[in-house]
Amino acid sequence: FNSFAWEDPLMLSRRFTEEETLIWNSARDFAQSTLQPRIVKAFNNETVDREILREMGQRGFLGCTQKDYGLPGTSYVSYGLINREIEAVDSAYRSALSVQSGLVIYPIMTYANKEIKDKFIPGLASGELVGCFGLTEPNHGSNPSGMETHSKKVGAKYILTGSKTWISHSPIADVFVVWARNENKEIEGFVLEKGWPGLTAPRIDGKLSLRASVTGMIMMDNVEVPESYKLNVKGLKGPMSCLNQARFGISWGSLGAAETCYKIARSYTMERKQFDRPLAQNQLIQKKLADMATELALGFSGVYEVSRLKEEGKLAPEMISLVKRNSCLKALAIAREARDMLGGNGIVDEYHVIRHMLNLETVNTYEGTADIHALIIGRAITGLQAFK
Ligand code: TGC
Ligand code: FAD
Repeated sequence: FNSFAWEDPLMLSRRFTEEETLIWNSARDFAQSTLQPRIVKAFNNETVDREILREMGQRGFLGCTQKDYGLPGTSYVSYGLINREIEAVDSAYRSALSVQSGLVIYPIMTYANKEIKDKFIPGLASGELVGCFGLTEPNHGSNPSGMETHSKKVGAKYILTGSKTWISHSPIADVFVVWARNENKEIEGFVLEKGWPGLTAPRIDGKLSLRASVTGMIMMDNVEVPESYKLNVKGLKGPMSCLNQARFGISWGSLGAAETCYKIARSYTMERKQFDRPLAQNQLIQKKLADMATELALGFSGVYEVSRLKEEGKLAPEMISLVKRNSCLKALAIAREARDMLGGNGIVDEYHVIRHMLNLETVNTYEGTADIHALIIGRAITGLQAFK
């Protein structure tokens, strides 16, 4: 028999190719040496360091599954492993990676004219430019198909009016991908640039979760958009195809955050003594660690399978809903349990678990709440639409 590896109980790492293992190690090294030392201060002070995007760009992480414009065209397992290691430090940093890669580079690469790609992709991939993605509106979160933001064609321009809210990075963004309804009520996408008349992006204050990421609104008051800045896609499938990318990254990343909480809970309970023995020598504590290890091992196996299906072109969007929902719910449960196992220290920033726990509340909500994903899966199981 093999001995049991508590960090990788089902030996999933043997499935990764040599290149995937190299990328995994490089992502872990980057996350631990560059991001980890900054995070407690960034979270506590609610600060975002734009430099982090440049550093991710230098490592080739931004838009890494793409092949054009010198991008490396990595496998989806590699991209997942990068998300895992970055979110092991903080969900806000994985958010930065997801938004830039899945929600900005992906739609521009997939749906924009060459002129727009040439103009924005190199800067977005290097992290010189920061992008954001505006779908959610004040009156339309889980149901984006109700959006009110609208466009009107006037000569060779489109005029955009409306507002988006809860938009990651909008206050610091140079490039805005936004979705609006045209005069025929069809949903279309546009690329906007910072500084255009009528475009503002105020910050949302008071977040007690994902504090190392800046979130804001996008206000559009008759913003004039040149024709070439319109994306070549119509309907909700435009933004939804981008969400498939970002939800995929979250399904790996949130488990990375949970893995950190599991490791901290394990080492803490092995060192901390109560009733003259390590906490970890108690049955209740061992059961909690066993539950965490089980959910992590099964969760990672699931996202691995979905990654390979994606690479083989055999993906159904509901598979992404399944793993996004499972990873987020399980990660949140693990973070809450770890928080409890650290007792009073569990609420202190230097032990990290409370920060992950707070962040995972957001991760469970954005990119479709757990219940919305349950309804997406339920619709596929029954053929019955529960949304409307
Ligand atoms: P429905 O009838 O299901 O679909 C309308 C059209 O869209 C297509 N479609 C998809 N295409 C590709 N991938 C998917 N996952 C797709 N889901 C739907 C569908 O095929 C159809 O196309 P067509 O050609 O037939 O017209 O639409 P619905 O109105 O019933 O709504 C479906 C619902 C509820 C599932 C959807 O609206 C939803 O997923 N809601 C959740 C909203 C959400 O996830 N918002 C995320 C905002 S972005 C964000 O949170 C970023 S956080 C970033 C960070 O910081 O990390
Ligand atoms: P609501 O839709 O109002 O939902 C509230 C509750 O009702 C939820 O529990 C939901 O599950 C439930 N619910 C809704 N409909 C049903 C139903 N039919 N049946 C049963 N229950 C239902 N959006 C972007 O476009 N771009 C971004 O970059 C972005 N970044 C974000 C960053 C942060 C920090 C946060 C918090 C959000 C971000 N979002 C972004 C928005 C996010 O996608 C939405 O918050 C999310 O989709 C939920 O929408 P809502 O907040 O309006 O909640």
